[in-house]
Amino acid sequence: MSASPPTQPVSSVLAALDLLQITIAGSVLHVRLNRPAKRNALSDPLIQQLHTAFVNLPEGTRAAVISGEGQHFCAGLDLSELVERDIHSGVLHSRMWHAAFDAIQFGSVPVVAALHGAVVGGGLELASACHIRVADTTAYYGLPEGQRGIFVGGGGSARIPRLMGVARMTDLMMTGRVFDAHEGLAVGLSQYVVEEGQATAKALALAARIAQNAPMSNFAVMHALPRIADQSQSEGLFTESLMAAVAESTPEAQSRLRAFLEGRAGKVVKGS
Ligand code: 1HE
Repeated sequence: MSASPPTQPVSSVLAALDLLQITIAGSVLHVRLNRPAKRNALSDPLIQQLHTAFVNLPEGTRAAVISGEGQHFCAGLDLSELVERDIHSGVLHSRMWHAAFDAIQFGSVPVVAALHGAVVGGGLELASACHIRVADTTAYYGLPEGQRGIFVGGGGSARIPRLMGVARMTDLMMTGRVFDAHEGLAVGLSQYVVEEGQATAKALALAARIAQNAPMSNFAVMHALPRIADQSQSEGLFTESLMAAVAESTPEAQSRLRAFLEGRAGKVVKGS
């Protein structure tokens, strides 16, 4: 097994984000939510810092991982900020979350979420904006908005049903039901479940592998797949043809295809 690449310094813009701890090793950026005393509750400054981080990725970043410091991934919206908000500022607040999470989902690199402990409310909305989710066995998922008298506002109503369906999201929001890590895997909230304490290592390993893909292939998966899912079949097939032609015509695709035909590229291997 090859050794992990050494951690390099990040730019001053990223280093100044005090609610995040950001490191880069090779071409993989690791963003840790860093408010463990408040269970990484998503305050306005934390949402703004996530936005800043994902629109200022260091040059050469090819994939990213988001994890949470402390015992939980994320306790969702910082409820202490919600108490006295009027309608207009409520809409703007939700739009601020949308901007930050769109910068993750529709940014320039794939993002893997490493989940443990509570992944609740806005924490699940954040996880659902990532492209792949890895949970350890301590992870659990809830949408306590119903109990708090509010609704999702961080994109959850658009993203979470695409992972587990409207009926399951309705159940979690209305009844306060909580899924454990294995239930989360079964319903599609995560793609992997690993032993306690192993989610970040697995997420970093996946991100390192993703980083080896041609950037245009990763871009197509991130940007075309969810849009095609929103389109009619006819429009989706047309979008697919355009995206396929763009990806195939890049020099990197051509050299990778040549490498396979000349026996210089790996085969598809069972169990990898
Ligand atoms: C918080 C928050 C928070 C913890 N906002 N301060 N989210 C929720 O409804 C989840 C609320 N939180 C919890 O259910 C629990 O805190 C946890 C299961 C996540 C963790 O439990 P535990 O026992 O490890 O921690 P704790 O003792 O409850 O909390 C430690 C501290 O974090 C405590 O503050 P302290 O000053 O008394 O030490 C808590 O008050 C604080 N804390 N969670 C503010 N969420 C865009 S719309 C999104 C809508 C939502 O996300 S609604 C869901 C909100």
